[in-house]
Amino acid sequence: MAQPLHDARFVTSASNVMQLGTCHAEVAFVGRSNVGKSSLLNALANQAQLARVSKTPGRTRLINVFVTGPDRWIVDLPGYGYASGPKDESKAWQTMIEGYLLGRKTLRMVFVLVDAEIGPTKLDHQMVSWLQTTDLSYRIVATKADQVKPSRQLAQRRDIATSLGLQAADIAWVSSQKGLGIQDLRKDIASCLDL
Ligand SMILES: Nc1nc2c(ncn2[C@@H]2O[C@H](COP(=O)(O)OP(=O)(O)O)[C@@H](O)[C@H]2O)c(=O)[nH]1
Ligand SMILES: [Mg+2]
Repeated sequence: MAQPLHDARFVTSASNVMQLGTCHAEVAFVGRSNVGKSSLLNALANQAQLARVSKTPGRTRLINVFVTGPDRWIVDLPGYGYASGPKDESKAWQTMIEGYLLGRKTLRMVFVLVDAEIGPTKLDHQMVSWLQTTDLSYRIVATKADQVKPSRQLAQRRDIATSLGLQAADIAWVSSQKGLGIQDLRKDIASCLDL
């Protein structure tokens, strides 16, 4: 059988949760802009250009929906932490993200991407703290793991986990560039989606 997620394709972009239709089950990706979200989607789907659309100006601030398998969605949420972003914009972002995260009964898991070398930023901590106030399930994914020196990988993974109140094994440790951890994460997502 073909690998799960390899059939993923872009469906639509939306600026508001109300614009989205229904699906059987979905998972969402959230994280700081530039954390490697698009690259991770491409690696999971084994398609070089899948998430290219989200780089198109205008679409970076939208909810991007990809479909995989029968009526399963992977939802790419706009990145946070544009340092120069005006206040109104971050407020609008917050409304959009919270509207989506709290408005989808079919949402099975929120994957929070954190840069493996930089570790969780203040905004990452805020996102996790907010998720803890909801009923949502979430999982931390440390990206760009190839940027961490091999000799520091174990300690860095443990430190990131600890700072978020987790064990090292609780967080996914991936490199889209090197393919590290991609197959395990793909399986994890497939299982969240009953694929
Ligand atoms: N070294 C390394 N760089 C990566 C990796 N994934 C993404 N990047 C780089 O990080 C930058 C941002 O990636 P992108 O996927 O566009 O991030 P997004 O803004 O979160 O969608 C790009 O220059 C990528 O080439 C990775 O696994 N390893
Ligand atoms: Mg992107």
